[in-house]
Amino acid sequence: MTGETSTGKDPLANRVRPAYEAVRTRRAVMPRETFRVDMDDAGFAVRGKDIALLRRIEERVLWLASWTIHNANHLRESRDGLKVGGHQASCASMTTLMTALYFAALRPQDRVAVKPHASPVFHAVQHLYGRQSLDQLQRFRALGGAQSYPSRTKDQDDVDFSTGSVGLGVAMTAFASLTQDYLAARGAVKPDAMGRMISLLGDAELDEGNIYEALIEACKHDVRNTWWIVDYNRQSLDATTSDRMFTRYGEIFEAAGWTVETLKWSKRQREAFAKSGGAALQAWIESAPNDLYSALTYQGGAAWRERLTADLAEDKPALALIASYDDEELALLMTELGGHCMETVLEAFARAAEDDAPRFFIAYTVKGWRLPFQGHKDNHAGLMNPSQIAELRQRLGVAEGEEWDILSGIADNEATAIRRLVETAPFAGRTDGRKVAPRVVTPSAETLLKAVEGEGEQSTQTAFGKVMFEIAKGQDEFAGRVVTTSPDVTVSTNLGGFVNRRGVFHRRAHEDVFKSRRIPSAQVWSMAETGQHVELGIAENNLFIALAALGLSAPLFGERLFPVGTLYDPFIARGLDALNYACYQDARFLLVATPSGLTLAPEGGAHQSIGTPLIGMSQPGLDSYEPAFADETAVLMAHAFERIQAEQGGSTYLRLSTRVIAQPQRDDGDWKAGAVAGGYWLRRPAADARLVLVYSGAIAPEALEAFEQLLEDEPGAGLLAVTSPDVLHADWTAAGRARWTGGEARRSTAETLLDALPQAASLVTVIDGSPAALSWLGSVRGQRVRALGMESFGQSGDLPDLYAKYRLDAEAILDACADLLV
Ligand SMILES: Cc1ncc(C[n+]2csc(CCOP(=O)(O)OP(=O)(O)O)c2C)c(N)n1
Ligand SMILES: [Mg+2]
Repeated sequence: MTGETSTGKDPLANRVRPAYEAVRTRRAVMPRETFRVDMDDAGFAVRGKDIALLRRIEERVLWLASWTIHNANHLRESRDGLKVGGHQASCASMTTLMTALYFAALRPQDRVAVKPHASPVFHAVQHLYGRQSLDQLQRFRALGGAQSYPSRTKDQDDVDFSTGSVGLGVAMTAFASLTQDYLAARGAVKPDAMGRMISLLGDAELDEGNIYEALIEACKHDVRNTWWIVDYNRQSLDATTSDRMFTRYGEIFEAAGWTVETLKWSKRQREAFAKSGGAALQAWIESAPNDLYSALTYQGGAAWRERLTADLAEDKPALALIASYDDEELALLMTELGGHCMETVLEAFARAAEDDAPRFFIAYTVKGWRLPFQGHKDNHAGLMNPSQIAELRQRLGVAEGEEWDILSGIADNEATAIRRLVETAPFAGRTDGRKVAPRVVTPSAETLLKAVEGEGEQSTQTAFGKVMFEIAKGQDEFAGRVVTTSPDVTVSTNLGGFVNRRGVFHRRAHEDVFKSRRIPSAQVWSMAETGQHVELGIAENNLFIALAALGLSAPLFGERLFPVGTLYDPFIARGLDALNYACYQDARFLLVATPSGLTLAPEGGAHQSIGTPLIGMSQPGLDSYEPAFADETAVLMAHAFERIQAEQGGSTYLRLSTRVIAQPQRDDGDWKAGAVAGGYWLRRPAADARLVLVYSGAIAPEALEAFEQLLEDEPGAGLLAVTSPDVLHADWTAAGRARWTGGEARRSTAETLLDALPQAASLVTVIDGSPAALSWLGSVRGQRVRALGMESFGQSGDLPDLYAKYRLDAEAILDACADLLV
């Protein structure tokens, strides 16, 4: 609340329509007492008397959220002395917005990403709808109870989008809208079933850059049906923040084509400001520095009176107006901003419901609204003490001992009316929040193998492209449900063949001008609603959020998609949090990262990934593979597609390479199961073997070359192909755990493979990435290991030079063997 808006310099004054202006106009034609938002069937209706009920619901939502946190921190037994936590202030600032949304505006098909630390408000709302048990609330933040931050996979009530890492849930709603448009274009979501994808976010959350990356992408894709509602309390975690960005935010979103709704003033304020002397009060708020405004909000009525009386000493009408309020009323007038005014919020939602334009709401609020620490700069993690919560309970009319009864102390007729309002709210009609999509027949490994057969030397990246092209040629249902996406590396990751046949998706058709002008090009780039490729800008974060949304199409929209996303392997790191976010929600997709490693040679150290095998190993929900050969790639793709729809499935990450290498002659098909399980013997060791070579991925030729030489001295040596350090390792730890926790006694794949060796045999492992990905194999049976891989930044060069310099060549492998055999 700096002077910017009051100095007349507001560059948006004419463009961002202040909510109260619109409200004034509307009010002129509306009967005075009956608040009525009368809409066609796109909107919603709220009767005047329901406003009072909604306010009561809001109070009880505030209560239950506060009490849930209080219970977890003060009443539940603590066994470890740790503060349990929870954010009463952040909850309080959102209760009006969430009550208006969930009990009036939200329809069954709408989906919401709730500000992470407002999770108790969400659970309280769900409880009122009968969709969240008291037991869950009582175990908030305890094992098996309601989660600290809304979780699709862990919470028992119907969380639409997980949140936690701020900013990601916001972007998620835009990509969920894009997914909905993609399905709608295929008739898979009917026009009247299209939902709004809504994000409720904090103002400090707006500092996250990924929001603007998503905004740009949403603009390019003409995304609609998306609401981003900012709880604009001008406080972050650490302190109060400046209001200097206020007009700028509107400007940014307007520039991106969004409609901006600013809810600055409440009805109470608008009415008071219209009185004699009122304009001065409004101007005072407009020009007050935010820290002063917050401090007075915390201090309350007497402090407000003292300061305003001093600042407006020259203004008699203003002084008279101030004097007409008692302290409590004065404090309320100064602090009940637009985002705490039920009518203002409902009207803004109703206006927005009139069309499908993307909306950015700036709802002015007070952090900790109506709680003892409201406005205090340190209130983010603040908790009410027992006497403060008792005072709140009394103030809200909840009877002592009935704290968990959300309607405690409310007269029967009002309670009945509240129940009726809840039962008849549009959102009460949601019955299938978790949709189930019918199974789709996915291609078999044999089918996909045909795409890569009969070639001489090739790379795993080429094999991937061939398989995708084969799929693109197919007429089956599966082919129609594959959707590809890439952050501006579609062509260079070999998705081009697929896109040429299947087209680029866009709501607005656009022909490939180069093609229509007959200019030769290998790539057709025509856009239409029928296209099956979603082309993204370079921002890798968006790739992962897009995969999260496309990968949840089944539970969100009841339609299975098989999303395939490609990027350069090193740039996974750019979107790592978003990848984790996608996996945390159990989104299902195939991620193809190529090229990778030092093998990228001439591109240099900035493009050569090192740690990605470890990323793959450590990311839950994502199985990572690094095939060396084309046939392995095809088999693993078939496996990955089936995993997308398997109940206990997940997502798959293939780390591929552009290195063209000779392909193995296979005697039988036994290797296929091994490739999926994580490894197989390319050459089984003899019973008395002293040494084996273990390799992963594109470095296979060096391993083979070294192996041939090794055989001269060590004829019993073995050669182990590891297609997935990740799957092997996870299976090994799981099998071990099962044995000592009384589960199934079985030998893991890694143990079974290494059982072929005498205990005294040693291992040399090699991977074009962190050697830690394979070095653990030595612990499986307690064998000595020399682990080769990358541990320093690479640089430009050709393969012989780089492999020699970074000790990944055959000579280095033999040196390691010699070291073990000496
Ligand atoms: C990516 C990420 N960084 C940091 C945090 C820790 N964090 C949680 S809430 C918060 C501040 C939020 O302020 P705001 O968005 O304004 O929400 P408010 O509580 O004020 O409503 C921070 C820094 C987080 N959850 N995610
Ligand atoms: Mg804030």
